[in-house]
Amino acid sequence: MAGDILKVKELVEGYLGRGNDPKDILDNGLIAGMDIIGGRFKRNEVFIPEVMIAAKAMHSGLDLVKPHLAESGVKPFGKIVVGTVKGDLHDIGKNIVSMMFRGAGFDVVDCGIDVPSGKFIDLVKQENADILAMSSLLTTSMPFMGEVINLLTKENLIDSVRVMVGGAPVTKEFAQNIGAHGYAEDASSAVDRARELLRISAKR
Ligand code: B1M
Repeated sequence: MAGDILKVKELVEGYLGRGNDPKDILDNGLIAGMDIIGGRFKRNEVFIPEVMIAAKAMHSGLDLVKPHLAESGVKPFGKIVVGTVKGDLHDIGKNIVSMMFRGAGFDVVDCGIDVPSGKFIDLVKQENADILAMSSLLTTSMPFMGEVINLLTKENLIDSVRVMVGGAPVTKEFAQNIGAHGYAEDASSAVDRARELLRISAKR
């Protein structure tokens, strides 16, 4: 929570060395800390830099735990394909959302910015994604979110993937109008929404 990368590494290495359960380190150490930061961010008690620094520290621990999780057969909560829609080059918010998803234990495929609608569909299929998370910062790029949902419907994929949308100009009403399954106004709520969409709690 203090963003101390070296301390996180030292602690995680220590716990792993003493034979602690990697899932316990993840759930009760790394994710629990990130959840607290998410709550503080939502209440405006900390801001984007603190969230990014905490996420970096969290990732330094996650990198050490990951191989042990794979060995012990622990699966990620779900796979999320994330990207900023066509015509839109804004990625600061999308990157924070991606980091929070990763911090919450999701497997994230970040396909970047200015993503053509068809590419989202290809990735959803290719990655067998549980959630598609689209970001838009421009009123002119928002309609592409609807276009992607129409394409998913056409390809009969709309019932096998949950779609969530966000970004400064996006509203809950807009999300409902285009047929998205979820909307979140900030990165921390995006994690809550993703968990709701997959019906899992922070503790699984
Ligand atoms: Co641009 N820009 N910009 N810009 N830019 C805005 C968005 C704008 C509001 C500024 C303004 O006019 N006041 C305006 C849009 C107006 C509109 O659409 N009505 C605008 C414009 C017009 C433009 C250009 C057209 C300017 C020009 O060239 N004439 C151009 C467009 C380029 C393009 O995309 N094709 C442009 C370019 C740029 C830069 C490249 C210079 C730069 C982007 C750099 C980058 O992202 N790598 C930039 C920036 C930085 C901004 C502002 C200043 C800041 C955006 C930002 O990063 N905010 C922005 C004005 C503003 O918002 N004050 C502006 C911080 C970020 C953490 O917040 O992205 O909202 P945000 O993400 C939040 C939430 O929205 C949410 O969680 C995040 C964290 O809490 N969230 C999600 C985001 N995605 C989510 C997805 C989810 C859930 C939640 O689920 C899937």
